[in-house]
Amino acid sequence: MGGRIGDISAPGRVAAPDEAIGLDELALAARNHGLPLEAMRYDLTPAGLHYVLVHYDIPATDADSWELTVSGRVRTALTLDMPTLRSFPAVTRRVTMECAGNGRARLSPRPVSQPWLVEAVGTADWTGVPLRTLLAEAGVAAEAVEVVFTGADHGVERGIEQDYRRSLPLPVAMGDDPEVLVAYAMNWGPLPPQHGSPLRLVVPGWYGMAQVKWLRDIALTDTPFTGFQQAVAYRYRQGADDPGEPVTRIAPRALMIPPGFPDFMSRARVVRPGEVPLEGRAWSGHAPVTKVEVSTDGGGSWSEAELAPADGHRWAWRRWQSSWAAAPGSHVLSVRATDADGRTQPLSQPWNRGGFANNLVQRISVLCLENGQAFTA
Ligand SMILES: Nc1nc2c(c(=O)[nH]1)N[C@H]1C(S)=C(S)[C@@H](COP(=O)(O)O)O[C@H]1N2
Ligand SMILES: [Mo]
Repeated sequence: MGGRIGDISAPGRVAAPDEAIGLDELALAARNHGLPLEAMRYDLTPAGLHYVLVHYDIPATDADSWELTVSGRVRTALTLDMPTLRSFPAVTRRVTMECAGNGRARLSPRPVSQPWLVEAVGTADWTGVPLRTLLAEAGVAAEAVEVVFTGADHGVERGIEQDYRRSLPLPVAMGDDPEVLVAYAMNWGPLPPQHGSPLRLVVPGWYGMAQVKWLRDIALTDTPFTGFQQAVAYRYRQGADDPGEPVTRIAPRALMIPPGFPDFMSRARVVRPGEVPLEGRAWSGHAPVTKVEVSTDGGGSWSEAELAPADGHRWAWRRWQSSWAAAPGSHVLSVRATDADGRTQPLSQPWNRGGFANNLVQRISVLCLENGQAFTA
């Protein structure tokens, strides 16, 4: 963080084999917080516990004077204020959102960026106008192929000054499964500043980078968008010169609420002998989760957990539960999800240069104390 232009223009980097997390990664981690795993007890993540990821600064925005423009290859360009957006028929969708970089800090070698472990996830009820309602209102021109979404935040990334901007192919933007939303409410209240106040995109089933916050412009284009967040970032690459494939939908993942109580520094868990209830959540942006398995012997053997009904919320995580007969000693607990497409979670890391979609199974170290044994100061 020397402040030279050369430093802020540097390309993406992979850490040396034993390189510790640096102060710049710590600074990112302190700004962008994850979901405390015990908060998976709530079907709907309280807004303050939902993970947050902001590339630049949270911009100063004002709902009273906010205008969303719909421009480019349309019949009629639109300028919509908040009362007008609220006057369209509204829909609410329960959506589990996850950062594509979730799991990055567990990769070896580690791509240097926001160092998520497994906690970059949350589930909210998002209310707003279906994107296709607004596109129909503007009238999509025959030559349009993509829709580009621009946020009000501004920054520089690997030497390129930019507004945060991402696109969706027109069929995704116009689709009804999932239906993309232009959302103005989170959990039945206005969007908090960090989650995009007053307006954001919600793309159910897709990783977080698609869900543009502080949304100020929607532009239809007749060529594919090649901006930084589309063509440089968010691609599955093996090497710096590999063009890679775009990151889109969320890979399956199950997480467990760590049982018992934690050690402050290591966060290792302590439990007493006997039946220990295990529970957590599972999700996939490809197809519904059909199976969750738990291992209490470090991944040697697996047994199926009980999966709660989806309750009609196709794009939200599902609760699972199981039980473990804990015996004194050290244990490693793991959990993995499988979806209806047969996708599951790997036992060895799915490495790529950006550190995206690492859905390697979670491992929780647990120390089971003898009955009556306790830690004392
Ligand atoms: N305008 C804007 N939108 C954005 C971002 C951003 O930095 N700026 N970050 C994206 C990324 S990478 C993620 S993971 C999600 C995070 O959404 P949340 O903070 O509401 O959980 O927002 C996405 N939308
Ligand atoms: Mo993200």
